[in-house]
Amino acid sequence: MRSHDVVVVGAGLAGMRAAIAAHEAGADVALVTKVHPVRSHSGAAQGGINAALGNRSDDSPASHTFDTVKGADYIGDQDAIEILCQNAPKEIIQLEHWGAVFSRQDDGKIAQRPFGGAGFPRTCFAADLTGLVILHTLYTVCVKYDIPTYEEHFVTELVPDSNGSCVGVVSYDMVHGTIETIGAKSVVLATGGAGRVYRPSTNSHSSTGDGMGLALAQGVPLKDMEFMQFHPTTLNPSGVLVTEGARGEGGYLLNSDGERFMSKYAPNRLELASRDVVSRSEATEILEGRGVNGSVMLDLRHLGRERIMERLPQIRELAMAFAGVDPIDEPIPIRPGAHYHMGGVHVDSWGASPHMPGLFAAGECACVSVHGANRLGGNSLLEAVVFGARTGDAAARHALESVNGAQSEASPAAARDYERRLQELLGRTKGPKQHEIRDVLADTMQEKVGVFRDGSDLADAQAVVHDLRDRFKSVVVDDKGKTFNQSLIHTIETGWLLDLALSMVTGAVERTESRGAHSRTDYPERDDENWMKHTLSYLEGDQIRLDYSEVTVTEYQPQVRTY
Ligand code: MEZ
Repeated sequence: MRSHDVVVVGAGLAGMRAAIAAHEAGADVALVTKVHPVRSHSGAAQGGINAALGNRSDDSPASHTFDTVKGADYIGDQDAIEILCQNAPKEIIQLEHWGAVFSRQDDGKIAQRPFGGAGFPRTCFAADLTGLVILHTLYTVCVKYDIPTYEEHFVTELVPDSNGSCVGVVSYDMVHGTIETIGAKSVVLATGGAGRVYRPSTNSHSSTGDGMGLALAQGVPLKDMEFMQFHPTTLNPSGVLVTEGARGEGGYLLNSDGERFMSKYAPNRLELASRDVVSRSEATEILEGRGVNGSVMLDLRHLGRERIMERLPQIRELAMAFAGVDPIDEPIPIRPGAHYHMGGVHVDSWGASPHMPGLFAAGECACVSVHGANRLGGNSLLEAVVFGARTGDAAARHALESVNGAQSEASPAAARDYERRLQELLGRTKGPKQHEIRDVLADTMQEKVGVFRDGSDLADAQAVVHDLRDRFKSVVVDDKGKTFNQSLIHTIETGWLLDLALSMVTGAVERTESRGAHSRTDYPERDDENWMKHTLSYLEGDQIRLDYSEVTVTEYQPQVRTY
């Protein structure tokens, strides 16, 4: 049986950054990933990564901290947000030293563009391919360090020991068609978000919440799952992302009357208000009949060909390919679309789970929580590298400290046991197919758990999810083969998406207020007296049990939030 000090599940930005930190801390670390590292969804992040670099003397990590706390609608943990913002410049310089090619100002400094909810232009970027550039940079470091990488390995289960510590994973090797236990003293989950619980979504098809599902199945709670971010500019109908950088470069949002409608909703920041505010404004324009075929328009024409080609070349290509418009000549039809999960595996500011020793999580699959109820654009790549590094370091320390300790080991029997259960599933011939269940799930979430929600829609969604979970118990996998069984993989992913959806709607039903991305038309106000708290959800049988925990406030008391 193979084993390592640290096993990192997922090889996007958070996963690779964690593996690099664990390696540098002296641990034997391996990456286990269902796609090749440079195919990870982090590569789809376009517009940039935030840091108060010092390009402007009036910006500072403290100012970045305040913007993030306010953006989070005061439910982010302020001690963790301070860590995020203080460490940001150091991480950007580290990425730059590793070879990340950031766009530059004329004086040679790293260029920074304005982003939503930010008091200063502090989003560093590589044109509109920032995630891809950082992903490739980190991959070269992993190759340089010779970090073993189990590619096309799909982790199906965490392995606990008799004390409830995490001591490895069960993994399906798609190439060879085998199932094996990989032992570890620390396991880091870095599998990204669960955007595919919606349809459409900016997320790649691989963003199925695997890490969250794996943790939930072990009794580990998820935090703040009701907060799903809708990005204001996604193509209609495909859901493909159009970067916030387009508005950062000066793009306008127009309704069917040609009006820059954001002046009504956010008179100071206009198109660069926070994402929840802009998405609600667009949704209101569309609902009140001032949309254009279910969209509003993103107008970049005044930026001119040269700037579009230099700063937004990918956006131009995507708009031409998926919307049939060249933004140099025509506005792009866009609308809010599911983009990012503020919730995730409940961890502390070292990425450690307080509920399962040896289990860590980083990036979108974790909830530290630095994004609270609404993430600022450009803080996601930042969280992935800052908390990826901290988590990798902490996971290595945990593993190395346990070398002489009484830590038990994962048993190969874990894989055999999983294989037996899989045979039962594969032996089934009558029942619904996973895609039938997943389609209903994604459409229900889109319709009833969207930009605006209310108690009645949420209760409907909850009933549908319960029903789908019942149907899923007799799901049939058509492909009975061993190698590259995508049908089997999609079925396991669908099971996780159902668990996560239940956790999301249950949290949303109970949270009777509007805060950040959770906007309830039946409870339109923020309610700090009753709801200034994190939601923790535990899967117990067929139900989600909720609990709540304190929000850490250091400096910034909640204020009325306007842009
Ligand atoms: O942080 C993000 O979500 C991001 C950079 C997206 C974008 O609009 O480009």
